[in-house]
Amino acid sequence: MKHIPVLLLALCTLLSAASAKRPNILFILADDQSPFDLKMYNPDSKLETPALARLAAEGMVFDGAYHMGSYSGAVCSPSRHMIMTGRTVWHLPHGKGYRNTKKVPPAVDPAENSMPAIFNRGGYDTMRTCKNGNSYKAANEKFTVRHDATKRGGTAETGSAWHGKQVLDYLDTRQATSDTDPFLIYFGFSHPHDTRDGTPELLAKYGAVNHTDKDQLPAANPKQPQLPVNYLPKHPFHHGHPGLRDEVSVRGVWEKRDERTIRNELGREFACSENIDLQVGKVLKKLEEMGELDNTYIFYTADHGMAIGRHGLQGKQNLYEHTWRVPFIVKGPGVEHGRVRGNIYLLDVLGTICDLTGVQAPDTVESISFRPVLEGKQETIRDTLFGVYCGGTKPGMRSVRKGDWKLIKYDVINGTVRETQLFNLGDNPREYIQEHHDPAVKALTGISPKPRQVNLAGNPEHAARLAQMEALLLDEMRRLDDPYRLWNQPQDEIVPQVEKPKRKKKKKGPAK
Ligand SMILES: [Ca+2]
Ligand SMILES: [Ca+2]
Repeated sequence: MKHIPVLLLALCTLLSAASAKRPNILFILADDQSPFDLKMYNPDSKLETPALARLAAEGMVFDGAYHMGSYSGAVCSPSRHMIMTGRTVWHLPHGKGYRNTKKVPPAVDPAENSMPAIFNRGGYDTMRTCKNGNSYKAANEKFTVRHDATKRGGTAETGSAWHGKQVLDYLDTRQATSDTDPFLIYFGFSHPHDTRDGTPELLAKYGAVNHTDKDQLPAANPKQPQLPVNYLPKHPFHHGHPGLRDEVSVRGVWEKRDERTIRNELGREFACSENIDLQVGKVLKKLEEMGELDNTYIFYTADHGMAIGRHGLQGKQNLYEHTWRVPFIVKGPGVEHGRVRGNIYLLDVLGTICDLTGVQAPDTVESISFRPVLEGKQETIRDTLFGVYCGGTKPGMRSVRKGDWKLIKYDVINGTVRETQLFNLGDNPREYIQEHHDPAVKALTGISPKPRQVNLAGNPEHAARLAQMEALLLDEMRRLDDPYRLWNQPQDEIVPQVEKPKRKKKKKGPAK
């Protein structure tokens, strides 16, 4: 008889474990997607994404979600390292800056402190599908189930449906084996990154063609998306990265910025993005059928935004909001419904999912958990946001944002381009500059910006604000161990320690 209380205790423990089953994580990552493509960020967009719309309606949409930047033309790569490690841009494992901080014992393999390794240790089943390359290979290999391949075609086997199928197959297997361990699924896509070969049906829906003839323009088609509101035929000064692949050699665009080229390419981007939405929809439906949907935190985001004609740029190597920001939607148990500012970076995801699941985050993780934001207890987790593009000529571009105010600095092409932009994003959320006021541009976009919707850096009325933002930028560069300084900053830099990414011999300019 004296064993009964022990048995009862064991039974109670089992029952409470079953009722408090640890939540699952589904992390969905698009490759190259501007938040302004999506209706929840731009109601005028033609892009239809019903699965994401449902996620947004049942969860939280972040207006202030950013990637911290890049010191390589391949912006994907640092962004994905930040997601995997929860570390800031100058502290990533493949740069020597990783060792700059006291928190990283040299003996520890940095991949052991990456998302999959942390969750494996925490008792989670970890699964990944994503494109190959331009990411953190040693971390990717820690997922216990992994099906990576680059899929940018227009068929089920060669496109986004392939990534969807890997997740559906994995969930089928779990169901067949009655696997009840909590899971972390990293559900990455290879699209809408170029080459944007959509399925024939979706290309037709958005009036686009897979344009391959550099000597001809693609056909105009009224079904194509309109030009972006902040479209320009040319950026007013050099972006600082000569020969940059994304600005000169993306198939279908090359160096063209005319209306037909840009609208066709946006149609292709939308075709690829709607296909991603279809796959997301299938996985959400499957989770619902399995009874797991309500116990799963679902994150939808992209590794960075994208220009496609905005400000006369084509790629991801700039710090305007369309490219520095990312779409970010979260749904899950206890997550409030609605919109929030947040002021988060992608590198905060790791610390947050540890916080939500009770999995121990190692000291190397520099994330700030945004769980209080998800639970409606806080509007933001930080006041100041920092961005860098340092993949071309040095020191490159830097940005800082606080409240509505944003500063972007350009110090490129051996000191021959030194530019400052100051925006009040409350007044000028699309960052219109003087060129957007050109009658020829207004005739193309149908948008007439207000007189105050310009770069305010040269306006004496805002001199004090400019000085304040310049000081804030320097503070952030120092705080985050940025090894460079701009022309008008104190030259207290440390010697740049970030290793150059290895270049493949065959192509000019860094790739994807
Ligand atoms: Ca990318
Ligand atoms: Ca298992």
